[in-house]
Amino acid sequence: MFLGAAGAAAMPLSSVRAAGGPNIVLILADDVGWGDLGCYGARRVKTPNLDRLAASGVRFTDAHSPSATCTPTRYSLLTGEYAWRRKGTAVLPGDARLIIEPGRTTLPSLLKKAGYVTGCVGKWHLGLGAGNIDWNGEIKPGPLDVGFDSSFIIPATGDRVPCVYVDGRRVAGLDASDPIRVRYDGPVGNEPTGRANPELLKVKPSHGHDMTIVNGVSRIGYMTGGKAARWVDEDMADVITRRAVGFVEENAAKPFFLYFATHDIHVPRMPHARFAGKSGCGTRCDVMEELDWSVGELLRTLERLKLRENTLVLFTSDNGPVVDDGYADGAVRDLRDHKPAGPYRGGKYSNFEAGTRVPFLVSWPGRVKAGGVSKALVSQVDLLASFGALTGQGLGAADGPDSYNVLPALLGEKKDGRDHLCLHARTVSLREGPWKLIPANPGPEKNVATDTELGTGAEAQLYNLDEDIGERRNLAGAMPERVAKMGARLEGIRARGRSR
Ligand code: NG6
Ligand code: CA
Repeated sequence: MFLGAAGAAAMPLSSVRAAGGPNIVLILADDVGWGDLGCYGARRVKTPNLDRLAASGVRFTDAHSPSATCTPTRYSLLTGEYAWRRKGTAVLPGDARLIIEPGRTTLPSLLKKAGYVTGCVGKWHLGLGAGNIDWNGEIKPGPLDVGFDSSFIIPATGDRVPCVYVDGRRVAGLDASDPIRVRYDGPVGNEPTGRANPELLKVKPSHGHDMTIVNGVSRIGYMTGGKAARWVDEDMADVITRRAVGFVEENAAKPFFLYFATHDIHVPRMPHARFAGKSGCGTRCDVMEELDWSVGELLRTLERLKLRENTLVLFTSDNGPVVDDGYADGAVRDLRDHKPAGPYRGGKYSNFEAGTRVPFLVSWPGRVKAGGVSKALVSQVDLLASFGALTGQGLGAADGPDSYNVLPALLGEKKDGRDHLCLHARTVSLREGPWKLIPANPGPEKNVATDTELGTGAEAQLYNLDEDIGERRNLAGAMPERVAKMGARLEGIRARGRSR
C-alpha cells in the first residue's frame, strides 16, 4: 500500500518546532553504486563512516534515484516531479540556464516555510541564469532563487567547464581583470586542449573530455580566463566538506536543512594525496574512501555540536555506478572482483536495475531505531512529500506531482513504501511490487565506451525481481496480460501529467 501525500504526518509542525528540528542533512553522492558500500556487501573498499551511519538507522535495499543520470535525478529530487515530463532536463552542459522555475515549491522552499535555514553545498548541475550567462557578474537565478538561503556550488560537474565554484551569486575568488568566458559549441580563447596537447595531461581521456585543460585534466567544453578562481580537483572534497561543516556550525542553533551534493565519486577521479593510492583497489576506490571521509567529517561535526540525536541524515546517490566514464584512470584495470552494482544488472545510463537502485541510508538516532534493513520501495522523488509530512506540511495541488509521502517507511516504522514507481533511463519503466516493465526501446545493447548494458530491446521486457534480481528471464512473452495492464498504467501516469 502506498500513502498519498495527504496521508498522516508523523508529527505535527508544532512538535517538530518544539523539539527544535529535526535538522536534515541530505547527502547526495555522485555515481555511487548499490554495491560500493561496505554495508551493502563491498569488501575491498572500506567505508567505515557510511557503515556506521547505516548501523545507526535504516538501510534500504529497494530505493531508487528517479533517473539513471544526474540532472534529471536532481530535478526530480528537488521538485517532486519526474524530470521526463519536462523537456530540457537531460544531462546539461555547464552553460545551461536554470531548469527549475523560481517560485515553485521545492524541497528547500518547503522546509524554509517550516522555519528551516536551507543550505546547498556541492554539485548543482541544474543550470544557472536565464540564458547567455555572464560568469563575471551576478549569476541569477540559481539555488538562492529556488529555496536555498545559501549556496556554494560546483556549477555543473567536475568534468565540465567552468571549473570554478560559485559562492552565492558570484564566482568565488574571481579576479576582475581575468574574465571568464565559456563555450560549448566551439573553442574560446587559445588555452591548450586535451586533443591538441595530450602531453600536458595528468590523466588522459578515454572517450570525450578532450577540450580545455584545467589543472592538468581536459574537460567537456571550452573556457578561458578566471585563472585565480579555478578549482584544484584534488582539493575539491576538502573544500566542499569544509563548507558543509561550516554551514552546520553556523546554524547549529536553528533547525537546518543541508543539501550536500558531493562530487565524489564522479569523474575526473582526482583524490587528495591523503587518499591517492591508499585504498589498495584503484582510483575509484580511493575516491570512494574520500567520500566516506567527507561523510565522517559531517557526522563528527554533528556529534561534536551535540546535534546528532536530533538530525536526520540521509545518504544516497544520484544514479548507479560506472567504471570508465571517460578518463583512463585505471579504474577498469583495478576493479578486480569488486561489484559496484552488487547483484544488479546494468549501471549508470541503464534501464536495468543498477541504473537507479542506489544506496539509501536514513539515520535519526532520536527517533529511528538502529540496525534496520528495509525492502520498502522508495524514491528520491518522494522526499518532497515525505519531508513535507515530517514538518507538518501537505503539498498543494500543483506541487510535487509525483512525490508520495513515504515518511513512515523512511523512519523504519512501516515496511511498505510505494506500490508503484517510474524509473527513467533511455525509457520510462514501471515497477509494481516485484514486477518491472521496461517498454520496448530499440537501440544498441551496450554503451560500448562505458561497458554498460542499457536494457534496450525491440520488444517489451518484464521481470519478476523477487525471483530474478539479475533481470535475466524476460517474462513478457509468457505474460502478455500483465504487460498490457502495466503498459496501460504507465501510459496513464504519463498522460495525466502527475502520478499523485
Ligand atoms: C556524459 C559524460 C560523462 C558524464 C556524464 C554525466 C562524455 C563522453 N561522457 O556525457 O563523463 O559527465 O555525461 O554524468 O562526455 S552525470 O552523473 O552528471 O549524469
Ligand atoms: Ca551522477
